[in-house]
Amino acid sequence: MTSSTIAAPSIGAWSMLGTSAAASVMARIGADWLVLDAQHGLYDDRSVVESLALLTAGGMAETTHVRVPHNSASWIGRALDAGARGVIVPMVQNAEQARVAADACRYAPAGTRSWGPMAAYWGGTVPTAEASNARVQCAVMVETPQAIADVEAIAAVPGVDMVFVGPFDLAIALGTTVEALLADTSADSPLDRVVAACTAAGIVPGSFAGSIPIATALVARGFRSVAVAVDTAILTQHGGELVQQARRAAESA
Ligand code: 3PY
Ligand code: MG
Repeated sequence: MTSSTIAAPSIGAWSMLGTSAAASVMARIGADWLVLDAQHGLYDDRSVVESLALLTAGGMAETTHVRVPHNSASWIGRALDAGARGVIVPMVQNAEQARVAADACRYAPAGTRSWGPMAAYWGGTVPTAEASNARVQCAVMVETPQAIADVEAIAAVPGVDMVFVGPFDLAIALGTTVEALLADTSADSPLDRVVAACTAAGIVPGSFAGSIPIATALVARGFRSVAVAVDTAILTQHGGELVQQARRAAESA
């Protein structure tokens, strides 16, 4: 009997809380990768560096990525210098912007990154420029109709390793809801177009999910890397559940 196997999707953790303690806790929940969110989360330059110093010393920076606040070569360079495996660049609108992000991740001649591997000071190894270029991961976020319209060219940019959907921004920009976006199976469905573009370019389609229903729907649509466990949501949901359970237990005691 022959069997075909599809690789299991890669499941991500996402930290908003902006401290090295939060990053350290989230790095230990068993996810395949962790994102420190400096766009909407509380991470700033200092807490990104402090978190990566701690994660590097603990051997966990290899799977840690930083969502930078915007498509900035200096932000990208500093996150990588501190030891991040890669970056997630929000609101990339077209192939030219994707090229700028990919170039910022790599040293010459492949790109424009400047040398300053700070991670060596907190226990990281210093790879050669060539080795660093080969291992860095550059994910670009598509989260507007303009980006979807150019997604084939974005996915084909050399050095773009993942196209990562922001379903919440994309739904807002399309004047719809995340649920409707996920339910859209029409011929010009934005989500299917992203998956097809990534498949054609030989790269991984990823997406933020933030919940099990959204993650399940995305994986069913072909997304291979989804961010599910967000520290702020975990605290709010599970903290709230624990309080309710304690109240019910106390009432029936
Ligand atoms: C989005 O869904 O727009 C995101 O950027 C998730 O953080
Ligand atoms: Mg977004």
